[in-house]
Amino acid sequence: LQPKYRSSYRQPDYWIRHTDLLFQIVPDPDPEAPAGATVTYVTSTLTVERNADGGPSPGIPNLELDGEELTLMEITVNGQPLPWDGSAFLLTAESDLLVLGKTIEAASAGKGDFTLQTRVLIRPESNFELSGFYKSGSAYCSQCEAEGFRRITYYLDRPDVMARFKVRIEAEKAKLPLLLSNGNKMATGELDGGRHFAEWEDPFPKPSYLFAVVAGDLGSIVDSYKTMSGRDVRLEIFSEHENVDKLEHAMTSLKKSMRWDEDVYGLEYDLDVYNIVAVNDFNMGAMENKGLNVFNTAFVLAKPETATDTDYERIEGVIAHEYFHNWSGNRVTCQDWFQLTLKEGLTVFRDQQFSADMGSAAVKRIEDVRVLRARQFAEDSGPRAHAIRPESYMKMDNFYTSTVYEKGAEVIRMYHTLLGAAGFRKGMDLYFARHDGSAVTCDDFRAAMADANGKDFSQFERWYLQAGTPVVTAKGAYDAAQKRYSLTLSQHTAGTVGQPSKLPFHIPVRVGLLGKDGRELVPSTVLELKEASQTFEFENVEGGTPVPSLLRGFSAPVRLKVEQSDEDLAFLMAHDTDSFNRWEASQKLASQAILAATEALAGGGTPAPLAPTTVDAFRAVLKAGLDDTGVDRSLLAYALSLPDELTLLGEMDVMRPVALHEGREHVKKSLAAALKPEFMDVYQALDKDVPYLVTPQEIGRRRMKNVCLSYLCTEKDAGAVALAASAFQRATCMTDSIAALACLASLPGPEKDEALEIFYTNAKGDPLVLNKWFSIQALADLPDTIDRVHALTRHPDFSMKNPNRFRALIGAFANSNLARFHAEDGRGYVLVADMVLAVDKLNPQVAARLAGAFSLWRKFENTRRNMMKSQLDRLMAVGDGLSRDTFEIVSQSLL
Ligand code: BAL
Ligand code: ZN
Repeated sequence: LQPKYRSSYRQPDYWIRHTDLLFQIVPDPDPEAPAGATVTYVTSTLTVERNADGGPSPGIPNLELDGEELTLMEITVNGQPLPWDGSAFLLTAESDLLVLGKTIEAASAGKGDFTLQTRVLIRPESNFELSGFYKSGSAYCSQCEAEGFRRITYYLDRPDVMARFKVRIEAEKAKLPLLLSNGNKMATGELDGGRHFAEWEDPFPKPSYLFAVVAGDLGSIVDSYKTMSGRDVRLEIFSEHENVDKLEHAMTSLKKSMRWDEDVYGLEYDLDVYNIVAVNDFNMGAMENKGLNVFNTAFVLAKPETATDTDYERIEGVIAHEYFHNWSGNRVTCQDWFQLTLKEGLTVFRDQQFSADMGSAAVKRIEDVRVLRARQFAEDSGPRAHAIRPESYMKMDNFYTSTVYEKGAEVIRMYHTLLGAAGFRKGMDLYFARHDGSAVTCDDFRAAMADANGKDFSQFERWYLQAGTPVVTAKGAYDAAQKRYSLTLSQHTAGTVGQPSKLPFHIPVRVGLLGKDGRELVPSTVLELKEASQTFEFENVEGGTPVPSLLRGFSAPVRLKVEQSDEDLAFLMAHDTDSFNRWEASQKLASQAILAATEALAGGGTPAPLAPTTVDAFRAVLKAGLDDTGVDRSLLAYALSLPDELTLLGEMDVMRPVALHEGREHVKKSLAAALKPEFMDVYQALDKDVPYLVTPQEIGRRRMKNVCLSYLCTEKDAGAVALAASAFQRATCMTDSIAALACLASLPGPEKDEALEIFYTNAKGDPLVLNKWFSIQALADLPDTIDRVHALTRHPDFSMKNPNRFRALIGAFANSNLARFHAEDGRGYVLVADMVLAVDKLNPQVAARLAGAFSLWRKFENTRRNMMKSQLDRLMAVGDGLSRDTFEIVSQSLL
């Protein structure tokens, strides 16, 4: 297994300028094949051109094409069949195809330009990796990013090779009436034997990873959009027929995204059609193929009875994300896969901005930071810590990480913070003006931002080079006589595997100073921390020692260390004008209480009672929830929500997940007990039987109500069971139904099983609803959760072939039920390792991701550390039987 290195990048020796593909989906000729089985022949005609300028090799070098699991049937150069005697081409063990230089030299009269045609056979029905061309339900679809195109045909499967694609698809008309590919439809027609064809042409040169093809019998909804220059674009979203009533929200989201990108970035859609197809079996969330997005159904389908508010929000965000890729990703793409964050960090940032504009900016920021802290900070603290632009990989699929995506978006956000909205827009305009139609690097983006604004971003490169989360320490001092406030900011980043020491980062720290009356004493300011330590002075600060509000809006992806008393935090919770930092104060107040309780419990002691300041601060949030004059209840709900266990675990020097769970439960119970009447008042006031609306107000109402319900169920008594059971029975939308079921599922008594039964029956086999049913049980806080999860792996609706279903049960258990996954007896570890091994045989991408659940093993206390390591050793011992994806994760975890 050879890693690839960023430093080894060279341009290819050949370009492919035109790619003509013929897909023929035909009955399997094998007489033993089951009735209805098919195979697919792919004929590819490539116009190949010698890279005269930049190709690294002299003369007429070999052309080496990527190929995986292809059966070569025919091969010609300039229309002449090549001999199969080994003199003209070779198929290596990995099935790479080598067309020898000699052949090319002769065919191209020494120039290196020629036409290569291959015909291969592929088997979509047995492609369970879901990479390349495969079958999902009754439909055929493709997934090519990162390296799936080589599973369709022999190709230079790398993002810097950009070709114009023409595609013809032929299939049986009755079974596969819909035939789609990228770009615009050029022709359709009938063929003999009940077959038909469609031809598609994409006028924009693109890399192979953006190719897509779909054949199926699907329903759709159609709409249209007039672009800012007045062109009409036909919009169509496809799904299985029974799901067509769940597509409207996705369509609305698409139109909003198209308008937003015009308004905010002046970017207009460029084809006549925009098609989206939803499929049930998909490794990722969605894929931005040019003009033909393929989506995981989980990010398209929604109606109030089947989707939660969070699902609605996520769908809007992912539809936008894939749409925004049309410019940030497709029109300007990546030179090589090390640059993935060039398109992903930028596009995540753009979708975050969009969602902030569609709803509440503060709520969106809180949601994004919650995810970053839980997932990305954990990644940064383990052996797989990598910079947003990694230096090496074995399997690119393993680098679709929270670091590349979410931290990548934070890095883009820092340009925005440092330059302001107008400066950032200037940088974006220059980036697109310079690079439209090309495959470029993160350095090109950084240069565009710098050049458009005359700003020095040279030190900023370290965000692309260095892994790890910087710790920023803040210390303030007030000189009453001089009315001067001095703020000293220091930074330190711990060493990571392969990078023992780090240089200082360029960190924007947004700061405000509040007076005792809550007034802003200075305008909110962005300080640029560039040294290991710097002191910043604020003059004319009146009114005594101010309370600093630091890292406003989470202006950089760092951990902030600052001494703050409970009183100061309660003050900030109540008075900070920065909504994000009001929430941040609530989280810090809660974290301090939880970590103290955890320490007491881990040492065999009893946690101290909650400080009255903390209780009062939470009481004030609840009181605000009763205010009907336009308060943002989502913000209040998040202020009441305790930090999640994964984030808290990252704050512990030695990870003790079970003690942490108990410490967190202790704080939650203490708050619930101290504020029971207040929680009940708010719950009852917000528990209204009104029509379901997906508005920020209504989402906020449901969110706050359900947070109160969860507190009211913390004491696992009969009252809690009755309350949750009643909430479940009365629920009229999925948001309320799942919130009540989540509470009930962790409570004692038969009610939970009755409710689960009802939920299952009401699902009527809807896969997305059943996923929720599996997850709720995997997340339950019950002594026998592990047994229940075991039993569910044998449930007829469980499947290892469907990534959503597998992750709903096993992924949820391993990544989000920490107390049960890390249970003392080690059974959680054994179950998850068993599942890694089982699913690795079908879908290595899914297996590798699950194996990551063990990667922080060194940070746990001894017993767990040893048990986790022994499961990693067990996986490693499989040797060659392990997929490359899983091998990479397991071997790096052991570093
Ligand atoms: N490019 C893979 C899916 C996404 O990030 O949009
Ligand atoms: Zn993306």
